[in-house]
Amino acid sequence: MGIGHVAPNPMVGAVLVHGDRVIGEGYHRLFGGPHAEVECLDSVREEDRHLIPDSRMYVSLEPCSHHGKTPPCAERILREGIREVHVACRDPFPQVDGRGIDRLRAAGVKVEEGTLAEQAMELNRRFFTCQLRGRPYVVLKWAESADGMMAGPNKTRMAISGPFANRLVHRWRTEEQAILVGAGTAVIDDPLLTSRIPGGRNPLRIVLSPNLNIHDELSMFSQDAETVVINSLLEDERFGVTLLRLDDSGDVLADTLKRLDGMNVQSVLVEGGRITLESFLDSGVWDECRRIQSLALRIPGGYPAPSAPRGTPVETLYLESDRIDFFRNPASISAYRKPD
Ligand code: AOF
Ligand code: ZN
Repeated sequence: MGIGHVAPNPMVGAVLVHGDRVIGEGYHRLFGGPHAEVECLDSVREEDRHLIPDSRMYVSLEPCSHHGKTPPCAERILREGIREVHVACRDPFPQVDGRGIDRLRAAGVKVEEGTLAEQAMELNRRFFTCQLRGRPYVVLKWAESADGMMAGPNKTRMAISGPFANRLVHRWRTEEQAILVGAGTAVIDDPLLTSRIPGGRNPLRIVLSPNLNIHDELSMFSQDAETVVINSLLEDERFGVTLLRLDDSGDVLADTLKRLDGMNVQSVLVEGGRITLESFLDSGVWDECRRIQSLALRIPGGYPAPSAPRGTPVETLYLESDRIDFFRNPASISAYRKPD
């Protein structure tokens, strides 16, 4: 439930169980806000509070041991007198990294690790990718016609997916911290890259343009959301947006992801165009690929879409006349398992 609201923090939930009855539950709702354990403990009703020391807590991430924006959850658990905690997985964040579990154990709390660990890894695949690989989680997305075209002749912009798939895409935009397109798409399609669903949070908009082949009247430069232009020439404020100049290691994608990691961007949705998408696919530095195919539309003489990654999709969804295939990079950190 915290997706889109807690990044670059992880999504964490906690449940407190007495006997076979849930007496408290909570989750980390907002970046900078109370952690899951605190929400959970604060949710216990007055008449149940005396049961807390006799209850078991289940939490999807190791309780923290550090003073960050909030006091350490491990200390709160100890103060409440809880003696049994089930942790799904360790928190690789360097300031925690096992210290929360150690702190609880040192105080005599029984801590069990690995409860629903795979599900917790899957839930926080973005957070784990940042912490363990030092780069944002990368989601590639495009829409193509039944005959594999992503635009009309001469790259002209065309509506390909239907209203249901479009709503889903706008939700995806709220789920990742940033959205990225290449300069060609920024100029030719002139997308706004905001999320047009009620209450939708806008991602940070990124144009990848090594040679600054853009102009100052792009829709992406609107005031609706923040925008940065990643390039190889200038570090500056211009067009009302921030230009970020890459360290020049010769590997634009790696340098881009490193720069985004330095800005605490936990995940990025790459929406085009073909050259940008293919450069991620070819480099192998991507985690998910979501291909929307219209089953109804053909575009003779159109501009071809990238080839989907090898292998079968982990999931396929049909929405009216669109089919959406979800691919996972086998090298990605996630522990995806088909739902039972
Ligand atoms: C928990 N429970 O619900 C979450 C945790 O700046 P802060 O204080 O919000 O701390 C952020 C770090 O705390 C984050 O990077 C991660 O290591 C951990 N998140 N820990 O015990 C929670 N969200
Ligand atoms: Zn905490």
